[in-house]
Amino acid sequence: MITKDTGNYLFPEGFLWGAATAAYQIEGSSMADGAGASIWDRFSHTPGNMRDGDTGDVACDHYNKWREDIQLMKRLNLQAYRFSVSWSRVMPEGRGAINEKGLAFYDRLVDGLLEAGIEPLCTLYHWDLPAALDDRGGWLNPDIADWFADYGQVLFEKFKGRVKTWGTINEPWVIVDGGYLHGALAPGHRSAFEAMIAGHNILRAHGAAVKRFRQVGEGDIGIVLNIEPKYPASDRPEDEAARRRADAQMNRWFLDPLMGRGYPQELEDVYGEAYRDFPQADFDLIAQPTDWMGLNWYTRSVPENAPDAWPVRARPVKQVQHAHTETGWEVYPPALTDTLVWLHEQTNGLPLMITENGSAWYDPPHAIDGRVHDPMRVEYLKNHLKAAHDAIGKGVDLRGYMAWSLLDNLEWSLGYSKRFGITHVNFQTQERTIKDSGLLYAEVIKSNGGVL
Ligand code: LGS
Repeated sequence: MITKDTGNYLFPEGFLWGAATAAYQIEGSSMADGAGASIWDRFSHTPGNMRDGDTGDVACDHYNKWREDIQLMKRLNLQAYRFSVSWSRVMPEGRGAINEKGLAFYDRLVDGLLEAGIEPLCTLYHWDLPAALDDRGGWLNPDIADWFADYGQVLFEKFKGRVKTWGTINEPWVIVDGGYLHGALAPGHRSAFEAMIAGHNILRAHGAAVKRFRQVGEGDIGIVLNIEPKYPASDRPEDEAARRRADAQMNRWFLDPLMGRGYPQELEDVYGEAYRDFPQADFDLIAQPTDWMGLNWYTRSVPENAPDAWPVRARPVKQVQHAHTETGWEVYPPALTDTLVWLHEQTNGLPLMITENGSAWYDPPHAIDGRVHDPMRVEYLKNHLKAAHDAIGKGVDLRGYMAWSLLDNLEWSLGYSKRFGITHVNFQTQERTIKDSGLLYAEVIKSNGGVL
């Protein structure tokens, strides 16, 4: 545990402090004002998919409460807000006709943020694929690269000069692993063959959107990757091989081709006959130069060889010596420093931003003082900020930090059971209460890390 006096963790001038959300997790009203359904509307309304039968029908009602939520951001001293756009709100069929009323929601939001002096960071895709496109194969259809670039163009043109920082796709690995390999997330498929193809088309779609952005957009664009570093479980060669497979399947599957290195060799070992090679032209499209990269970071893992664990043949060894969050993830901040240093090297010094970092804990409003005391999240936040600062000290070009999340929200198939917010949401009344972690974060921002 790092225990230094305050004042040792001042961040570089201009470091951008913010918080993040995603459309389906907070907006609610997903079918309002002419919007089309997304795969998450379908998935969450299919019995058996969601914990407690939860859906995003209402979520945090941000679609109606966005003004209030901007006020909340101001109280938190946020300088930036990372949000995602619901593709099927803007294009109900996923392609073709634009739903002006849906687009107008984001128009109001962006203007509201700018008026409040908060910089909007816009993610094009955070998992809510238009259902109409899923009917055409979704991420399995190679045409999706063009559909995605066309959708991106609508936003690039609409928000030119107002949104300066763009993210294409949030966490390709989670989309593929959850949506196409293990089926825990929409659209709920379980196929290694599909996973390989969906992953490739996600990367192609990213590349096509970046290319389009260079033609019609203005500002900076990049992708957002989840990286979970893999530490050795032992010095046995079979554990080292398992570690490499796990690292390739989760981290390098997407990072390597983005950096122009093609797929890691271990991916073939993981997927066997489902592994596919693709034309060089695809890899050229994927490796479009970008301006920055987003890192979503939560935990590390320590995989050991496990021949029965399909398809990676690795299983994490629980690190009982450390705390684990409500979602069962180990709390181990030094691994964030290591990841940032590693990513800095892997990307040849590309500007990086922590686009998500946070933790789920059980934290109801206190019965007596009505406040929300979340000491574990306070600790998590402090120690991960210090870890990020350490990485800057080691030469990493880290430009900002977005806390996950602004609000407690729909944690995908885990429903409302897991709360990641620095603001508590009462889902009966929609009342928002800033948690102790949020109050601390506001001080961190005001002092640019000085209070750490
Ligand atoms: O809410 C999501 C957060 C929560 O934890 C957000 O929408 C996603 O972008 C992101 O994936 N999020 C997230 N990821 C943590 C992944 C940890 C993986 C640990 C797997 C252990 C089996």
